[in-house]
Amino acid sequence: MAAVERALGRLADAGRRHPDEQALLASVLEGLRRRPKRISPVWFYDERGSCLFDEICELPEYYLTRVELSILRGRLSEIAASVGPDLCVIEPGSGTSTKTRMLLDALERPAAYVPVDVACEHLEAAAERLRREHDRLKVHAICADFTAPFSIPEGAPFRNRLVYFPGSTIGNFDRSEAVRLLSHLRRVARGGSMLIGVDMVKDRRVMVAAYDDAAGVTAAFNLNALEHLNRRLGSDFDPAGFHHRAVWNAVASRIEMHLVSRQRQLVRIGDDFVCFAAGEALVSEYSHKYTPQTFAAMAAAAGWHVGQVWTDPREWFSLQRLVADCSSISAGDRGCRVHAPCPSDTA
Ligand code: AVJ
Repeated sequence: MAAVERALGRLADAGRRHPDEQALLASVLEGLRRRPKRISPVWFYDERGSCLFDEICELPEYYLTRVELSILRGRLSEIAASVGPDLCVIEPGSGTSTKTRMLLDALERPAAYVPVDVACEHLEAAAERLRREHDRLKVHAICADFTAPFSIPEGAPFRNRLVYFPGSTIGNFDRSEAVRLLSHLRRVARGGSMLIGVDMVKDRRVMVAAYDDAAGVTAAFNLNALEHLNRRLGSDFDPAGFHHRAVWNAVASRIEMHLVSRQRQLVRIGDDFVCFAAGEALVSEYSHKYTPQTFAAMAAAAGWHVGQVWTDPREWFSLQRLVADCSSISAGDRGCRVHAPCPSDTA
């Protein structure tokens, strides 16, 4: 999956210049050669997919956004005080930046906001809105895949960094990918802190319904990944030949979104043909759910320790403040300069 995201990131970075079709194609084919077949959830987020995701967030079954917002709203001043003033807020996978507004309004003198997202137009529109609303805030939108290295523009006093990673996006990554990403984000934070949204294990029916809503928005969101693939790779997936399915994998503690082939079929991708058996699943997303213990252990493996956990009365969702664990940072990483200017920002 990381390979797909890197390739997609390169493509996004290149903008309208020279799309790296070959690498993208190769990484998609690599996923389709696995058993079960897999595609990256990054494929959900073209313009239509980003809008469908915003619709999902309003669904009665999709508790994640609502509960996270209620935690944020209820504990806002406490959260803002715990992360401190004059922050450069970096948000990987920022989307529409709805949850960010509340945080930015509560923070003391936020210096800059750096949203990072692959859906470039969506990103720019959100950045523009924020610029209009906060005239003293520097907003630097970066259109990139946040799992690959991205550079933050120089010239701004980006000292105290806060990585804001709400929404339980971390759930999309399996354990080794998540540890790698959290380590990467610790370097991005440069010894600062992170505010991360983490979805918790709960009644299976609640979790499954959140990914299989009655109105069928999640189904449309899932199937849209095939349209996106077709447009970017010139493949010929027939979305009508697949149906949406959400399953709880108890062993791996995750919801899995599948696209299930309705019949035996061949799909052309580049010069290759991929065969799907009737009933065969293409895995389009993992959404891992954690307990306080499993998440803390994973964060620790990435060099973070849990400073605070805020949760709702039913403990369905949590917002956690992670602090870079200085003892785990190797020499030369420069990861632990909490109050000093960052070398490359002042150079
Ligand atoms: C944006 C990754 C947090 O896993 O809940 C919503 C995406 N997928 N419905 C999630 C999603 C299906 C979502 N994340």
